[in-house]
Amino acid sequence: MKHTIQIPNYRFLIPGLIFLFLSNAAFAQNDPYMGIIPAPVSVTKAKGEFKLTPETIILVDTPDNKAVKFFNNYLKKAGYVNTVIDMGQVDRKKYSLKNTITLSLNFKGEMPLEGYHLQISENQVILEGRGAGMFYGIQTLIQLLHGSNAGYGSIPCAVIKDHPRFPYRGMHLDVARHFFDVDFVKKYLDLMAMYKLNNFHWHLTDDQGWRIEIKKYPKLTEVGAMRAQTKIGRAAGPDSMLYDGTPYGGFYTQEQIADVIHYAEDRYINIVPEIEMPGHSLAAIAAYPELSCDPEKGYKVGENWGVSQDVLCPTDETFKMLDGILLEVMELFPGKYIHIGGDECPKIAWKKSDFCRRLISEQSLNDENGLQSYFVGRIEKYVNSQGRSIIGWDEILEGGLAPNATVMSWRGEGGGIAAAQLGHDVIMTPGSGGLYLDHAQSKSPQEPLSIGGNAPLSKTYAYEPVPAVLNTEQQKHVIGVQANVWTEYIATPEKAEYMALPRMMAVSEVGWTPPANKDYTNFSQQRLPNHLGKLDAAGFDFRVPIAYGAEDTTISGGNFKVELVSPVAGAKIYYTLDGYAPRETDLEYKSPLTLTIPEHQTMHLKTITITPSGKRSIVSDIKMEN
Ligand code: TNX
Repeated sequence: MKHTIQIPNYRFLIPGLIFLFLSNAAFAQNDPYMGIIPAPVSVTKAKGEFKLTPETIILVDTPDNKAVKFFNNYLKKAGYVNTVIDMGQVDRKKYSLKNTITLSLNFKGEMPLEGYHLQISENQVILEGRGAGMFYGIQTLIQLLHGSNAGYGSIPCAVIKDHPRFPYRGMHLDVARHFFDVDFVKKYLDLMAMYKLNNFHWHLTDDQGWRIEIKKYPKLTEVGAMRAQTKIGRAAGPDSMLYDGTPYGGFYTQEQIADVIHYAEDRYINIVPEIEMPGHSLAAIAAYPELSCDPEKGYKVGENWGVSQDVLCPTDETFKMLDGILLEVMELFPGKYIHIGGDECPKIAWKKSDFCRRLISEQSLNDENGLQSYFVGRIEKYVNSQGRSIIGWDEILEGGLAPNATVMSWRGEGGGIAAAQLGHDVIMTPGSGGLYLDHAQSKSPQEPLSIGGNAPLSKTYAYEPVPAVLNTEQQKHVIGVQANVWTEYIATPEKAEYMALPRMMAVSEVGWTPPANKDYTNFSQQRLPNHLGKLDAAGFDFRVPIAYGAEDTTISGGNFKVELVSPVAGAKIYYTLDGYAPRETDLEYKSPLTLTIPEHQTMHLKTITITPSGKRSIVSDIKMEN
C-alpha cells in the first residue's frame, strides 16, 4: 500500500524540482489573504504590483494623527528614506501621476468601527481608515512591506477591506507570579499591536506579589513586592517540598506605569489593570495584616502556587483601603474598565470569623457566597461612582452579579453564557477553549515545564467565542475574547514569548477574522511561517512548530511518500531514519522522501526544525510499520 502523508493541495501544482528553491514567501502568491495575520474581511487581488522605491512619496492628510506618526517612526527605524508630505500644504494634483502612498482619515462613505480600506494599484497605495482603523491599515501595510523581504520591493495589487469582528481583543499577562519589566511589557505591546489586539489585561497583584506602587499604602510594595523564595517545579508534584531559597521581587513605579500606558495608547491598546480581591490577596495581607479576618495569624508573601486560604475581610477598613488603592489606579489608568479579580476566594476564613457571621445577618445575606457578592457590589459602586466599570472573573456570578459588571468567563463558557443571558457584557477566555497560554503546546514530554493541559496552536485557532445557545440579542453581549498568560511556571521573558507565540497570532484571528475566512491549514502553513521567520530575525522567542507533515503518528504499510512543509521561513528540517533524535549533523530534508518498509519491520522518521537563529522544535516521530 502506498501512503502519502499530508500533501497540501497547492503543492501538487508545482513540479518537484522547482519547489525546492521556493521559499515560503513564494507561496504567499497562492494565499488568498496575502500573508496577512489576522486574515482580513475581504481581499480582492488584481494584476500587477506596486513598487516601493526610495522615491515613493508618502502623502498624509492628518500628519499629527497618532497612527500616521507611528508609520513615520516605523519607516525611519526600518531605514526607509521616503519623503512624507502634508497634503494640506501642497497641490495634490501635482502628485497624481507619481508613485505615492496616501494615508487619509478624511474619507467619504461608510466604514465600520476600527475599519480600513487599502487599495494597492501600480502607481498608488491609498489607505483610508476610521479611528484605530488607520492604525490597523498601517499594520497590514507593514506586513505587506515585510512580505517583500528587501524593505524596498513590490506589493501585489489588491483591494483590502477590513474591520474587526469583536471590539475587545485581549491578551493578559500575569506579572505577579513572576515579574516582567517595562521593556518586556513594551515588547509584548509591540506584538499585540502587530496583530491588531487592542486590550492588555495587566494582572498586577496576587498572592505571590504586589507589583504596582500605591503612594497612600507604601507597604504594598515595600513588603508585598518581595517574596522570600519561590517554589521549584510543580506545586503538587513529587518535588513539592523544594524551594529556591532566593528572594524574588519587583514592582512598577507609577511613573513607569504612566510610561507604559502612553506607549500602549500610541498603539491603540487600552490597558485593563487588575487588582485582585477578595481572594488572591496574600501579598497585600502580608503588608497590611489588618486586611484579613485574623490579623494576628502572621502572614508572608506567597512562595508556592495555588489558591491561598487567606483572603481580604469585608470590613469598613478594608473597603476604605481598597477605595484608596482603586482611586490611585483610576487616576493612572484612563480606560473604562478596572478588573477587580473576584476568582478563587475560599470561604474558610470568613466562616471562622464572628465579624463575617454578623455581617451576613445584618445584610440579610444567604451565606458566604452572598458575602462575596456584597464585597464585589460594594467595590463596583465605588468604581462606578468614579465613572468606571468593573470586570470580574466568572466567580462574581456566585451569590448574585453586581449590576453593571462585565464577566470574564474562564471556567469554560458557562459563566459567560449565564452573564450574557442576564444582559451583561462578557469576554470569553475559557481555559478549555485553548485560551490559557500557560498550558502546554503539545502532549510531548519534551515541552518545557508548564501548568499542564494541552492547548496546541490548532486548538486556540479553532476557538469560537460566541456560544450557539445564545440568541441574537444575547450574542451581542459577547464583546470579545482574550488569552491569558499566567506565569507560575514562566520565570523568564524568553519563556513568556515561547508560551505566547505563535498562539497569540491564533488569538488575533479568533478576535478579528470573520469565521467564514478562518482556515487553519492556510493560517499555519501559508501565512504563519513567514511571520515566524520575521520574528526569528527580530529576536523574539517562540515555540517552533513541528514541520507540517511530520507530526507524531503511527502508520502501517510498505511504501510511504513523506512531504513536509517548513513551519518557519528560512528554517531547516533535519531528519533521521535510524531511531536517534535528529540534530543539525543529520540529513537535511530537501525534497519529499520515498520510504520502503520490508514486511514485519518498523522504521521511525524523526525530524527537528532549526530556525536561522538556532531555535529548535521538539523532535517529532512518525512510526511506520509493515
Ligand atoms: C486559575 S484564571 C487562576 C489563576 C491561575 C491560573 C493558572 C483565574 C481567574 N485564576 O490564578 O494562575 O488558573 O492556569
